[in-house]
Amino acid sequence: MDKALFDVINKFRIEGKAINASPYGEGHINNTYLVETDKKRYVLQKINDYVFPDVEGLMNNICGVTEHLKRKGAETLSVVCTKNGDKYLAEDGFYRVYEFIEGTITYQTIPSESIFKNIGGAFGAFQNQLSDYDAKSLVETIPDFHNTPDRVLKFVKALDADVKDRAKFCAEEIKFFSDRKDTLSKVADGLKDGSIPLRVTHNDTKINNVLIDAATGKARVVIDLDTVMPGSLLYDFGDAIRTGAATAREDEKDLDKVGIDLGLFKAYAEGFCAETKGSMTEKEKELLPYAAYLLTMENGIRFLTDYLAGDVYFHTAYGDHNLIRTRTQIKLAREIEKNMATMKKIIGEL
Ligand code: ADP
Ligand code: GN1
Ligand code: MG
Repeated sequence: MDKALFDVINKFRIEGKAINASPYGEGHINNTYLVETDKKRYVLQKINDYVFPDVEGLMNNICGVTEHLKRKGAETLSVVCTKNGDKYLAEDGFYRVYEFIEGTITYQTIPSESIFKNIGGAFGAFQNQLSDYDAKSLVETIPDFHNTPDRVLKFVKALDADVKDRAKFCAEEIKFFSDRKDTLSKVADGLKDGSIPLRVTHNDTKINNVLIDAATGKARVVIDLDTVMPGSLLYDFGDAIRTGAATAREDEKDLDKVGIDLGLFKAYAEGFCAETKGSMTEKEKELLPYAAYLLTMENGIRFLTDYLAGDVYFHTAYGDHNLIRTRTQIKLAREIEKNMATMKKIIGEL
């Protein structure tokens, strides 16, 4: 076991003697390790403080939200404190520990409509459980996280700077987003003029941020709570569709494989709306298909921005990984454009 990780984990209140720590999961932001002791297992994360500069605010959010969820009887993450009683360790970076939630798995692509429907139910329930949470007590861990017009501005800035001289490799992708940049403000505008309600939302509802019970296929725990802050229900719906109703992984290179599975779209919408129908407004319901398009475009723009900036934000596994991800999002956005009428019909019939 890596000596530095061993020293870090031993500063937390863990049970037993740490015997192993290895990289775990497929998150793009934090460095996640599975730690085994002779008694139990834990998740150790090196927090990405480039993405989350206010670690204290971040950990206060997570502890507040998880305590609230526990009071509601929901299964959620449990933070393990340091031996000094702190929520995180600040030593050569920032570290936190969670109890490992046993008997669960995460998916990168969805194996069945019923599992995706369960995930929709879990994110819908999550939304309900936080509907009475004091939004003012939450720190905005990433300002303008889903402000899509602002994401466009950041993209234009990165393109102008072109620090890695990469714009020449992605002229088509740049054109795709430039042509559509004016279609991306519906939710931001609605939040601004009050026609879309601001709610406490998860904001990062990709499918591997839900732990699924390995035995039953039920969605047990919504995780990755770093971005829980005021937002729109539409962001949460859209990002789950982007990752879960796609027919291929987010970085699939064979674009012929990338499409939108309308059966999965319907299943998720059923699960999500069954939970949220009491609070969802007509306008939100009407914009659900658009939200799938919006979040696909937004992520495409973010991947391309990061490619242009030299891969400073998302973890990448190879040189043009962010460009590959961009292309996948573009193909998916095109497929959503083609299927928009059917998606609207599916929502209309719910
Ligand atoms: P990132 O912010 O980098 O996406 P996550 O918090 O989502 O990091 O964690 C990465 C992965 O680690 C998750 O997708 C999940 O597979 C796994 N994971 C995280 N926390 C736990 C936990 N408490 N129990 C079991 N698995 C976990
Ligand atoms: C990141 O942390 P992770 O891997 O669950 C990102 C999301 C993106 C996603 C794209 C804090 O999610 O916003 O949609 O990658 N999280 C953050 O895969 O930026
Ligand atoms: Mg994650």
